[in-house]
Amino acid sequence: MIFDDISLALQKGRKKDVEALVQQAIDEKLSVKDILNKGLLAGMDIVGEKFKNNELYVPDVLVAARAMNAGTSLIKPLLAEAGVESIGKVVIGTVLGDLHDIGKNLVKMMMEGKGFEVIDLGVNVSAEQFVQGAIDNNAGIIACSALLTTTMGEMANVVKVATEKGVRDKLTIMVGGAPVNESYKKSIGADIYTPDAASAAEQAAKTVKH
Ligand code: B1M
Repeated sequence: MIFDDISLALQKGRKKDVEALVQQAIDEKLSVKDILNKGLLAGMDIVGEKFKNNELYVPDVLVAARAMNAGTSLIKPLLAEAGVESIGKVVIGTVLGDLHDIGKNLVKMMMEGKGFEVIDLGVNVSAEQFVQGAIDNNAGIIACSALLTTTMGEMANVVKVATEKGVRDKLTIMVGGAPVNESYKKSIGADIYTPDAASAAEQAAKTVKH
């Protein structure tokens, strides 16, 4: 099955193979959701488990991540609805001290798929940069991703800086990433927590629908 082949190639960090297989799956008109969930994300789950059990090391994970990003960028145009006008602007990034960007890239992709214009500030983004980015781009939503328990605290600073700059009530602050949950969101006074990229995009879209 091609999804297993994608998963396996990703686990081995074979970027070119992942690209070729994802392209083949696209050409065969297989569901983009399945390519993502059953191929790419399934592979990354196994990588995560092996990384946790010290069966894989940082460089292995890094090449797997590169292969994942190569695969996801191929399906990106299919997730985005062609010709859809922007329904709003989102400033997105991974918080200060955190370099994990795969989940963040997925959220970005899904939001673009819903018709948002997404300004990607990248990784290692400070609270100041998030808020200033939203002000400079006239964005209504800040979306923060964190994968480390040691970095998620920066999300509280985003809320704090937005309040200090007097723009808190103009912004929807969204948070997510593996260590984040609903009660953490509440504790820092952010607006929306979602466990995955698809629901992040759905919730974001709800904020602009009247
Ligand atoms: Co890192 N890493 N990592 N890592 N890494 C984790 C996160 C970890 C859980 C591994 C483990 O121990 N099992 C662990 C964190 C432990 C903790 O804090 N609780 C960890 C660690 C410890 C580290 C280092 C400290 C390791 C070291 O150096 N000793 C180091 C830190 C570097 C840094 O950031 N400063 C590090 C480094 C790396 C790599 C660079 C090698 C690489 C990242 C490459 C890259 O991103 N370009 C990497 C990877 C790949 C992982 C794992 C294996 C996979 C993460 C991933 O991309 N998952 C991860 C283990 C795991 O998760 N199984 C691990 C796939 C991705 C789609 O999921 O990002 O969770 P995720 O996104 C999900 C949801 O969380 C959600 O949507 C996505 C699904 O739809 N989501 C949002 C994410 N953001 C959202 C925002 C939203 C809403 C939903 O709204 C705004």
